[in-house]
Amino acid sequence: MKRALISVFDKTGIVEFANFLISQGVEIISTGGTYRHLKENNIAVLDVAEVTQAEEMLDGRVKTLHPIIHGGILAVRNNEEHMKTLEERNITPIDMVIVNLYPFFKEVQNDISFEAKVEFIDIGGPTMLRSAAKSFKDVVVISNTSDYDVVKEEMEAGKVTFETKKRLAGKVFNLTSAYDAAISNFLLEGEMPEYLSTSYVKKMDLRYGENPHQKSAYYVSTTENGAMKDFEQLNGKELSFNNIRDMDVAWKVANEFEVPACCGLKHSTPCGVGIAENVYDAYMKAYNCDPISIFGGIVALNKKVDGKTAEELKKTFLEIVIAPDFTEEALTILKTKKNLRIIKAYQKPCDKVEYVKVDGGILVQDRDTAFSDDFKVVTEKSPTELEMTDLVFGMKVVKHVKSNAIVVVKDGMAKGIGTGETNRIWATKQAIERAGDGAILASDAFFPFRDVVDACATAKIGAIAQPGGSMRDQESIDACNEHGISMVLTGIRHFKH
Ligand code: 93A
Repeated sequence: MKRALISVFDKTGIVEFANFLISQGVEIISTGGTYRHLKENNIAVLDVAEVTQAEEMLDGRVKTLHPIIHGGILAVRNNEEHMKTLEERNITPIDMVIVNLYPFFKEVQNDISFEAKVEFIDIGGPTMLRSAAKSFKDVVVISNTSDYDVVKEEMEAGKVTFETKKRLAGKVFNLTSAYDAAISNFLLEGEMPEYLSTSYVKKMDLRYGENPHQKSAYYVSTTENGAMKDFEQLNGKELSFNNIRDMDVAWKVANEFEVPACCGLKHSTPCGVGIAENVYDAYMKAYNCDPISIFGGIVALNKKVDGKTAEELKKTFLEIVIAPDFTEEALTILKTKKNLRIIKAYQKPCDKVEYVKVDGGILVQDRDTAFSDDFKVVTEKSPTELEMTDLVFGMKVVKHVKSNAIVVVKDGMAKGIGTGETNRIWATKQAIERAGDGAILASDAFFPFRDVVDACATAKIGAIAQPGGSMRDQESIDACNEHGISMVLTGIRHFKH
């Protein structure tokens, strides 16, 4: 190990590591800012410009893009021809490359101009990293400040092992591909591009996945903001795979509404939803929909949680309470439950697309954010004003329930939720049976037969909302007219699988 090139944006730990390299007899060359930083810390360092005999130019856009640098990195050490070429051209091999990149991931999310963001696209850095990573047998490449220690330890023990060099090279391509993905997403915003390049960074390893025998980790986007990226855990056990997934859905349901709203949720399906004038009443409605299912569930509220609501929440065994804020009193009450995960969410759901993994592929779609309360009345009878409010509420809830989904509602409370059934009448029967009584019924998709309407008549349901679009819509409309039920068509289907 004779020569190392250091060019780092993040200068954490670099002085210590450079000192170590010097102690090992390694010569250091560096770019402008890094050079000055090392010099100021009394480290002997050569300027890259001196080595290449080419001044840095174009506002630093060209610093290290030079054959003397890339030749020194890419030459294969046991290839005589390569080494002869280096000698002829007077190029010294570079045995270690330490580079971390312009912070594009961070800056692309900041409130700066488009042009300023473009300037944070690092070109020279990834180029050196990729060169060094291709030459990993001969060159040690460090792309992350957290890897100084392992290299130091191995150097002290004699040499950096092949396995470590290979791993560090793998980390480079992992990083540069994510870095390029972030840039591509920034420039191709809103498109379904030719290649799906994703850029997520590990937030944490999870104890396990959906089940204890499944390995799992949690990644968050490097470029987008989002509710499940940006939250704070104020209390309780570590979050699990199922927790994060459930919390995401519950939070989406609660955020459908401007008025105080609450969603109780189990197995990524709402088991109770309520809206009211205050969070306490909203929670009571969500709880009372199904006091059994909510046990061990997740509760999301869209407004600040107060002490009175916290007292009530405390009475039930819950995995998570997620809300935008909590009063001091509420926190004190909830924190008496040591394991309860209390989550303060900073953002409303804002993802534009969602992914579904299939074996050997991935499906990408826009998130189902479509909603219109411009319902079309198709029956002789029109819904009352109260029924209309419940129909809108019902449609907003049913959107988040797994298909086939039916929700029976009364007074801003989901009273019965029928979910995940393979035919609509079963989902209807479930919802009706669970509701006991209800005012309206909302369906995620159209009715293939009149059977749902007939079931509504038996259950004394006064109004129905459904997307419409079935060949037999008229059959259901006629059934409504026979029973004196009103029906509206929403025009928007909300399958969720
Ligand atoms: O502007 S660049 O795309 N062109 C280059 O030739 C180049 N060489 C190194 N960016 C370049 N770098 C980057 O500069 C490194 O990736 C590192 O992030 C940064 C270090 O600059 P300085 O040493 O001047 O602080």
